[in-house]
Amino acid sequence: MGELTMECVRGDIAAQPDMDAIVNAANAALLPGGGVAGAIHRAAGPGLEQECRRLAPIRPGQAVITGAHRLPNRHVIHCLGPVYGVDIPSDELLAACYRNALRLAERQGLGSVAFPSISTGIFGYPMAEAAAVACNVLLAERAALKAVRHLRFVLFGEADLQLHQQALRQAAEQT
Ligand code: AR6
Repeated sequence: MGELTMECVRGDIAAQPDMDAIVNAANAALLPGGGVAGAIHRAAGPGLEQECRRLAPIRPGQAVITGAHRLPNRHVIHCLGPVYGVDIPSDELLAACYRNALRLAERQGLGSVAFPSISTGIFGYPMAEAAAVACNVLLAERAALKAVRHLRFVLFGEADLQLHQQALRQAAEQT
């Protein structure tokens, strides 16, 4: 898409060594937990938890940035997604996560960012709806990007991958 590459891959968000930043689907306390947060903290080591303590708590929709410690990336951007139907309006809060993460990356001059599907695990957001929100907001931000040149969605399963590919195509057709 112009000078911005957007792609969807299957894999583990904690194993994306070619990306400047990876995004964490965090909890408010920025502590290790299950899912994405667990995988990121395990791979980054205890230094990440220590750095996170100074930044917590965060609110739904907010994003904060840390170093990546033992991960092969430069930074981790931590977002607190909405608990679906509880933190409302969930779609706006989810969009704010992606927008705020992207703006942080841009401000830091990062060229590439990998995102998991925020809120679609323990927080219960339906995958297809979340994929549409994510793709629409990332494409809407596109014009404001100078440093960021490469965005990647990293999905665990084949069905999740296909939903994101479809949402990305639809969002691209509408813009
Ligand atoms: N790489 C890529 N995707 C993953 C990975 C991984 N390593 N692990 C899970 N997914 P979740 P949330 C997918 O629950 O819904 C944590 O305990 C997963 O299949 O990690 O925002 C935190 O501490 C799902 O589609 O994030 C919070 O308390 C998506 O990533 C809470 O869960 C997000 O799943 C956050 O819940």
